[in-house]
Amino acid sequence: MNNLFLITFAITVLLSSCVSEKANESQSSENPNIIIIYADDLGYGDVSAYGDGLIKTPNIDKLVSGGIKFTKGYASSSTCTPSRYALLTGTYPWRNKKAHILPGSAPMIIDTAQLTIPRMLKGEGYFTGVVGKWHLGLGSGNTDWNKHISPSPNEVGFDYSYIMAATQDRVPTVYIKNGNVVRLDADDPIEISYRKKFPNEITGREHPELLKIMYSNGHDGTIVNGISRIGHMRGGVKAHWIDENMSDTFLVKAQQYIKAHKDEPFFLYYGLQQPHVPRTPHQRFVGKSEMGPRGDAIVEEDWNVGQIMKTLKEEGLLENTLVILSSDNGPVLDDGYKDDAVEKNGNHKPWGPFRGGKYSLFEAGTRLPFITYWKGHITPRESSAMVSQIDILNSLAALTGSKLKSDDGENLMDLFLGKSNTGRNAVVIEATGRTAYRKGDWVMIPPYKGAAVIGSVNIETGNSKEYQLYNIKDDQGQKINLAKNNKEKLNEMTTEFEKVRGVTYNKGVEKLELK
Ligand code: NG6
Ligand code: CA
Repeated sequence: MNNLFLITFAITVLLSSCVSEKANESQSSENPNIIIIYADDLGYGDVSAYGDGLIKTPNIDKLVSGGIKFTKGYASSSTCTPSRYALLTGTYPWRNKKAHILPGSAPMIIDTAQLTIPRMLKGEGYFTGVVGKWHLGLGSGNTDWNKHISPSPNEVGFDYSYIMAATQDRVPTVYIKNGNVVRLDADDPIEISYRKKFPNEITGREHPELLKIMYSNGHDGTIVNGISRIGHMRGGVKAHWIDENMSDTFLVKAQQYIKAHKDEPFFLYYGLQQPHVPRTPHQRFVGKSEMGPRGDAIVEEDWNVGQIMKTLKEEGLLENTLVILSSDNGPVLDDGYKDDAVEKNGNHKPWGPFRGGKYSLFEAGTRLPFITYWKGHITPRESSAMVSQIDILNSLAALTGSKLKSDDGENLMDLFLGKSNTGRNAVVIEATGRTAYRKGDWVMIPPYKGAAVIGSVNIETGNSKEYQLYNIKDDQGQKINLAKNNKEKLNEMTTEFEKVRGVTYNKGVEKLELK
């Protein structure tokens, strides 16, 4: 009798502890749909809610007012490929030698066994998709665009992909769906070269009279749709995208994806191509900004964001979808085409109150709009806590209950959901192969050789023969170099930077020596 009682008691305790563990589990892990909206070259100050409001972005502003507006949100790099690599893998881009602006013919730089956000989420039962800009390489070298391309996003964790290979200004100018060029024509095979021009190929350099947008720097290769590109392409005419329709094409694919997967938890990485060059807003948006194609492309991009939110609402998914919006790198006006971006910019400050822009180690290169939005789950607020895009992987892992995590990322989910205001303490930022350290209110840029300004884009690189140390709380425009006045802080920063970065240097010597 006694024994039976004990056994029954033991079973009851065991069962109830299982039940309560389960209950805890479902409390601590959630599987909302997750959408990362990732703009291309959109600056901190380009979003009205962040900047001067001279370009109207009402739809992104709505995410800001209904979500968390991070004012210290960072991309990992001031150019595209490294930032995208870091976002998707949670790993610093300078750990991968190949993570630099890639040509359209480059092989995939994410290892097919590597941890990525979509791979992690697949493990938690998500359907995963990417629509839009990729720029992380495809294939494993000498890609034959007329065959199935592998690895593509589908080999690094995505169940579905509808992408452009690299950038809008680089060949191949075709869409690629699940590793296959869309509208491929066997009678007109595609050939791509970044080394040599093909015989009879019509280039911008030789036929500027055929161009609807004149190039200003580079971009004098193959002409497609009256726009000359970086690189050379032959064949595949039926597969060519129409630049002015690109925004709508990606939007429709993203909407179809959402609708098709609304009954399962889904992840969507939506890589918008605006306002990267060539800026080709659809006719509906031409003249909408008074700033020429760059401003119009941002208005178009903002509209896309609104359409995605509208789709979520119509499908009844708004309260079940976490949206994260950011940009891959800072802004640039003339990035290789004469499209009036400089002439019509007026008083607008795409870089916000910060110094630098795309390609720069200064703040505007990597400090970008960064918004989290989840209707009914986030109390709107502005947060000055520091967040980096490399933290998104670990944060989403924590949210969904995955045990996987990257070494460089942090779990900032509580911050993303407004349950905490603690961000990361320090971060390394990268710009065209150089790195700098950001900690608390301080930024330390080690000495680098090379031009202080990239003339063609008119952006300060951050290069100096001297150490630079800025207190960006008191001096957000990075005008006052405190390296000589605050040696203690400089030493603290350089010592920590050296440790994280794995860099050695001789004090007083200009060039950093990489291990
Ligand atoms: C640069 C291009 C620029 C842009 C950039 C990549 C020239 C002169 N400049 O090399 O136009 O394509 O690469 O931008 O060719 S990113 O946002 O994808 O990093
Ligand atoms: Ca970019």
